[in-house]
Amino acid sequence: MVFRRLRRSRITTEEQEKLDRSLHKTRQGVLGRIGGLFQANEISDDLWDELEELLIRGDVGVETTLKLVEATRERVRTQGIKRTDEAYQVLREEMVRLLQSGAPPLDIENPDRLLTVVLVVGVNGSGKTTSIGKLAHYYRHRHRRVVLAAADTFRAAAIDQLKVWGARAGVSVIAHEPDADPGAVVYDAIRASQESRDADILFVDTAGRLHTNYNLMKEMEKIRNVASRQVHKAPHETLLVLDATTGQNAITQAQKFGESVRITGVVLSKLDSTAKGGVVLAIAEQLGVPVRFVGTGEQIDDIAEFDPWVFVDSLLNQPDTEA
Ligand SMILES: Nc1nc2c(ncn2[C@@H]2O[C@H](COP(=O)(O)OP(=O)(O)OP(=O)(O)O)[C@@H](O)[C@H]2O)c(=O)[nH]1
Ligand SMILES: [Mg+2]
Repeated sequence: MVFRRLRRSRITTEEQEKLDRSLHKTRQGVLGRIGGLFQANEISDDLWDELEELLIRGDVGVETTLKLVEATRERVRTQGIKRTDEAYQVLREEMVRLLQSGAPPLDIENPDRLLTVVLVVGVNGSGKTTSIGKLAHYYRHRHRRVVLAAADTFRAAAIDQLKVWGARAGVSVIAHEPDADPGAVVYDAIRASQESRDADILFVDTAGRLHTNYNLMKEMEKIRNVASRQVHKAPHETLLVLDATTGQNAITQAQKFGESVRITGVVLSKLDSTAKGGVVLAIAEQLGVPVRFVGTGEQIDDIAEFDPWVFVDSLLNQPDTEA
């Protein structure tokens, strides 16, 4: 069963293809079997039970799965739907509804604002620095002037890595020595963005030491204070980078982070390397935070803006046949 797209997506065809490709492993996993369930002749309790099982095994999470299946069943019942292909369509719409979650539009390109400050947070190894490199490239291609701040001063290698990504993306990186005060880095980066570099967007790379939650909280607070003193209402977005390969653990991580910082969006990295793509649904439903971007590989242009329709279309279309 291949569906037509119900709505024109606001992301480019190229991004749609990237998002679609990054779900290859997920489609090959348990979630790729959902389409097969709806090829049954009739809608039965077994169908719903099996759907629940596949969703739970596909990292959608118990709570989100139960809500999703319940909402789908209820609509199928009240609308008197008897055909499985129509029920499948309802499932698809309920998934999209869940993913849209009333989120406001992403607030990175705001023409009324001189400088947009975006904090990027997440645990070690989640993909922060890589995602910032990709985002710098992404927005440069949209003709924005971008600056990066190396506020993860915990490790010298972290600063160097950001510089490498900055060079690849062709944007300036403001850095201090290792162990410097991250607040001071942000202060300088904002000044540089406003003055000599005349930037539109500043991405701030941060350290992700979750084991010292208190220190993390203090550090984030300081960075936020420095930013908001210099730029009205900054940071304008705080993106949490979650590693899709950790599946349901990503939810726990996000909840812990949420205690220290107010997250406005998620960048889901490494979607290409996992069959656990169902976690996208759990993130939207359980955290109430929109997924804004997904990482689709290790190269600089391996990033796509997230779109619920494209995601659901890609997820629920037929499993890929291996070449
Ligand atoms: N396949 C794939 N790999 C990714 C993606 N994003 C990041 N990675 C890899 O994940 C690893 C960790 O990425 P980093 O960007 O260093 O993560 P980090 O959060 O900055 O890590 P720390 O600075 O140590 O806290 C690297 O090997 C990246 O190449 C993605 O979308 N797909
Ligand atoms: Mg890093």
